[in-house]
Amino acid sequence: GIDVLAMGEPLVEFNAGTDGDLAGSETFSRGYGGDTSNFIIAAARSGARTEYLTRIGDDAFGTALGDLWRREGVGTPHVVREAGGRTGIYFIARNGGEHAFTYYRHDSPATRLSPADVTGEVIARARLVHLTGITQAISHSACDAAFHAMALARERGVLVSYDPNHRPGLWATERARAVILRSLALCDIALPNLDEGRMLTGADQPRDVLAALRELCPGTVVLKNGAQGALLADGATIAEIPAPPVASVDASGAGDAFDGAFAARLLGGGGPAEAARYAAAAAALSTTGHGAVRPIPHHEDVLELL
Ligand code: KDG
Repeated sequence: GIDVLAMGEPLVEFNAGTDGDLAGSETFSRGYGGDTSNFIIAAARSGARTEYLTRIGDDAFGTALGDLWRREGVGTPHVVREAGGRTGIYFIARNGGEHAFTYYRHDSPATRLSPADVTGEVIARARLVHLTGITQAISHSACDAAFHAMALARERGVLVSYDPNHRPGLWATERARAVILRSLALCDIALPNLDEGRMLTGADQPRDVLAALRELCPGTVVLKNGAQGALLADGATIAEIPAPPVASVDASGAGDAFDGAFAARLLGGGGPAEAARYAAAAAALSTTGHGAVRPIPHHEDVLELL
């Protein structure tokens, strides 16, 4: 068996070499993205045994992603390569500290993920399955696949972690709210950020948002708040999790790095508070370089920062 399985859409990333609008950017550095792929790489770099489930094309970008997972030690027995499929890509434009994503992912192979791709045997190999709102947003069949994976995991006593990763550009807000609320009720570990928590609860202050989220999610809730760290609610305990100060240049994928490091540390025997402190350090380090994947730290780097 393995520790962690993630399912979703990987993307090849093009990060603008200069600040400003994409229209003016002439050079890009090639990297990798896709929230669940970022997650699984973070978990692997933190020492977890990992597998990924997705659909990609048999194009050059599908090959590049396959090579990436192989280098990272992420198992790919559930990666389907579709003949003629065009793997999704995205661009990151930077404006000071802010980043904006532009997607070219319409009709990508991952949009054809469906419940038929997810079997009980695949789920039962793992101790934890990770799902996100982006996977639920890309198509109705992928959304069904995510709920199917959650149901299979619950039946088999496999933990479910869930990050809303709300991307307003990918789906209508009303549907997003309904799907995310249902997922929060079904998961064991919820990993929203403060913006998402505000959107879902209507509360404003982090403590109030956390309290409202606990009503929606019976499991452990980790409310991520960027450079301010995180709030953790686990059973009766509430803990403030500090984020170590670092020189950040690009926060793309930081939330995913947090989630993957958290899952790996939790399954490695750390309690939720220790796992959250570890994850906050991993996420901080992941912002010190450009792109979603390259700056994700390895276990030793996280321990050194801590
Ligand atoms: O969390 C970072 C991801 O958002 C990025 O890698 C691209 O998966 C992506 C998406 O759909 O936004």
